[in-house]
Amino acid sequence: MNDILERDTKKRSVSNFYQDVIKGLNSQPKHLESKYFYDDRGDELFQQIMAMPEYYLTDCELEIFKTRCTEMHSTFSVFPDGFDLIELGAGDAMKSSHLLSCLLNNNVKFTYYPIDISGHVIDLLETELPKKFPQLEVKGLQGEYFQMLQKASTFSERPKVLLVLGSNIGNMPPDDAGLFCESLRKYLIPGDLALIGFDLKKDPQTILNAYNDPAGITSEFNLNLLKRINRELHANFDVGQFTHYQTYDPQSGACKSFLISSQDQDVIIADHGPIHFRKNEYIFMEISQKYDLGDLDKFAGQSGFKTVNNLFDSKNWFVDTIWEA
Ligand code: AVI
Repeated sequence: MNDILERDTKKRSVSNFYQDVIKGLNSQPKHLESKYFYDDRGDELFQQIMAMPEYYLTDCELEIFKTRCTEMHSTFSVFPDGFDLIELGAGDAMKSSHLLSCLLNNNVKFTYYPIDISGHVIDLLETELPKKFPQLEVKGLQGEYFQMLQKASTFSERPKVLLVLGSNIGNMPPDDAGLFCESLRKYLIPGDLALIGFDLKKDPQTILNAYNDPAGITSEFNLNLLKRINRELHANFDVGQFTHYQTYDPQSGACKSFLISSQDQDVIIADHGPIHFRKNEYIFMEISQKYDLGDLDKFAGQSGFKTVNNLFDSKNWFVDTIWEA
């Protein structure tokens, strides 16, 4: 990216961030968007969350990718002339690397298109993956999921296999997740496949513990967004005056995080007049929705997919569902 374009993109993203924060904190109830958790420190804290013993999601999905790639491969063998493997939010591609390795070992013809919002992530994948897999065809796409999905479609007319891993879909309220599935379907043609990771309902205490760790890393992860707002939007949150509070409702499957104001206080964000927080008033920070298989079949049906296979970890805590368009 050239310097002027980079500065322009940065300016636009700061202004979106500012507008979203102001809108969220002037709403009733107050809320912030969890997509803003991931600045450099947020990325670091999320790595620590994934390594916590209580945060089972990563281990469960990794187990699926370590043990079930042969089944994925045989499902994808409906495309003998090859396909495009497109991963939305590829990150470090730790899980998908197991699939890449299995497909390459079986001489499957495919091109891997990792999509990520972070240019740094894409640069890293494009340099590191060919070292690990010299025969891999990889083309990274940096940007918003759907824009990049559109772009990927201009490169080839081969069938598509989409990967949406990590229960990222759980960070959308269920209605939005349904709309997201509908949008995915619109970028595919009949016969294309999507493999999507969903975290499942289970012992409520196990779920709550994953988001309410005694070491306080999840709390720090939430509070870090207030620090980011202070730094990037010139605000004056007294971060010590907010406490992380986590809930899980076994009926709806909604696991939600909040920051609670410990006292009556005013916060100034840049030139925006004071935003008042009442004592015990909350900011809704994030939803991590848990599902059962019935919910997933409903999503599939409503968005025009049919379920081809469900791959579970050995505890049946997480599923990578494979849908056909
Ligand atoms: C990224 N996402 C799937 C995580 C989750 O489980 O909802 C984010 C997270 N928030 C707190 N812990 C992990």
